[in-house]
Amino acid sequence: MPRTILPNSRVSPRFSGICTFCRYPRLEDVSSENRPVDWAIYGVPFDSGVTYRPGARFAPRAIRDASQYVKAYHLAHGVNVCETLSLADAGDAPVKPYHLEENLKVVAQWATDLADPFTRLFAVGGDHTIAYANILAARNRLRATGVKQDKGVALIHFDAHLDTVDEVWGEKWGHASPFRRAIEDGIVDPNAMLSIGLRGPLNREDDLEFARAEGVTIVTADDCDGPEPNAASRAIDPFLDSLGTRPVYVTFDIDCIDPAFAPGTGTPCPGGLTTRDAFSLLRRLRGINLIGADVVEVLPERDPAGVTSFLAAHILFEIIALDAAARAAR
Ligand SMILES: [Mn+2]
Repeated sequence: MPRTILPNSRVSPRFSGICTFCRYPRLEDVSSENRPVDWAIYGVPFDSGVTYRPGARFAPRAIRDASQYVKAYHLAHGVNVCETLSLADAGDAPVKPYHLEENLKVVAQWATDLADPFTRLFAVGGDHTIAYANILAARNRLRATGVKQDKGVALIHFDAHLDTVDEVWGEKWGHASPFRRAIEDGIVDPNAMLSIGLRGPLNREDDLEFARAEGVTIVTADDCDGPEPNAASRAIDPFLDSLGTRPVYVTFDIDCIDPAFAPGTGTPCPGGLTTRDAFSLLRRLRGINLIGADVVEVLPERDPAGVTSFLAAHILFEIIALDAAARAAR
């Protein structure tokens, strides 16, 4: 008996019906035998934190639409995600488009109270500011389920940028700053933070200073070049070993991918990861104790062929498949 009841695509075509993420049921439609759901996927249609092109507020809808063709069986992991996990679309978080910090409070509170405390949270942005709210909510829920959290959560961060700038235009809560705030506020442990995909040009060299000084492990896009073992895998494997069973959150800024594969994003940067690089790196994370995730920074307006939204839908699937693979192995 599958844990996630999908419409039968041989009866109800993938291009019909009301869009939910990957055709998963709406949270309110999940029957009692498939509760508590393992993952609640929700949109955060918010982009007031951007420093360049706006429009990521439209991404949850675009990604829902693009996700209709995401199928259930993960070939590389050998796991049927929908038979292993109960998944649901929890709708969109309430947002405060005129207020950055207030928005985070509202989203974090809503997400903290969502579904069952054992349900994992997957946020679909929106700009990268919203990661702070989902990490905070994931951490609140860990606490509510009795998981001791002396330090912040471990974080695996895919991004062309470090997002640890102190402030931009006098604002401390913009999308260049979420991990600066998360580290300062103790919700992310910088010694257990891995950032993958960084590349230049930067505004200035000291943009890296904070992350370096706090002990963040940085794997640049250049490190991902060439066949494995390359510099990236040599850095990532010991990092993953050091995590053990600690709770890990994965945040995926679509701009870590090269704009040739993911043009629909607000602060694009050439020379990024290929789709295959990203899938290979994500699959390498198999075995982590995943407690929450997000995919952010898709800009549908700059995505005429829909490839970026389509990729984001599959990144979501790849991340959730990590949890399915881990549970199927138990
Ligand atoms: Mn980012």
